[in-house]
Amino acid sequence: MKSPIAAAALLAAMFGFSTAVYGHSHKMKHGNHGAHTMGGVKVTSAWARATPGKAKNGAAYVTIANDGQHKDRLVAVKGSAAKKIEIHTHLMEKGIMRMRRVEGVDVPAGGTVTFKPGGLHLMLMGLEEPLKKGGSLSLTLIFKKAGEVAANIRILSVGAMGAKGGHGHGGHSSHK
Ligand SMILES: [Cu+2]
Repeated sequence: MKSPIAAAALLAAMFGFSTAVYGHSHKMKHGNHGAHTMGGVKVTSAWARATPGKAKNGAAYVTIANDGQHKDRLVAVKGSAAKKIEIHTHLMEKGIMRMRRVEGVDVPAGGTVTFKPGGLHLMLMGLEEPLKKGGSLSLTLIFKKAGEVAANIRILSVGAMGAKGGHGHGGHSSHK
């Protein structure tokens, strides 16, 4: 049986239904976004050595933990602290420790990669200003799967070996 009241009820129902759909899709977007933010890798430690005098280059060190199900790979780093930022490692060549640029660093599922003096480091080439102890700088680490992950780098002393301290050896002053 058709009546104006039934038609109005139907319209109200349709209106109500479409409102519910909008509300639902909004919630879904939020849910997906929230689930997407991590992607498995996170920076658990991030520090740099203060630079002496007018050093053009500096080095930053991060610890990356991957608690996801899949391996990931650090492929690039960007930031405004230096003109160019590269991923470097140290290799022993004919008895001499040399720095080498690497294209990327794998972070295995369930694994941790620790950058440290004498090993992997983020090379800050052409510093905009000296790195001062007690200061900080921001870098963005770019992973193959997780995408961009921000890292707030704490600047420690010139010879710092990490949060636990220790002795320093050499620096990056000879790097060209
Ligand atoms: Cu280097």
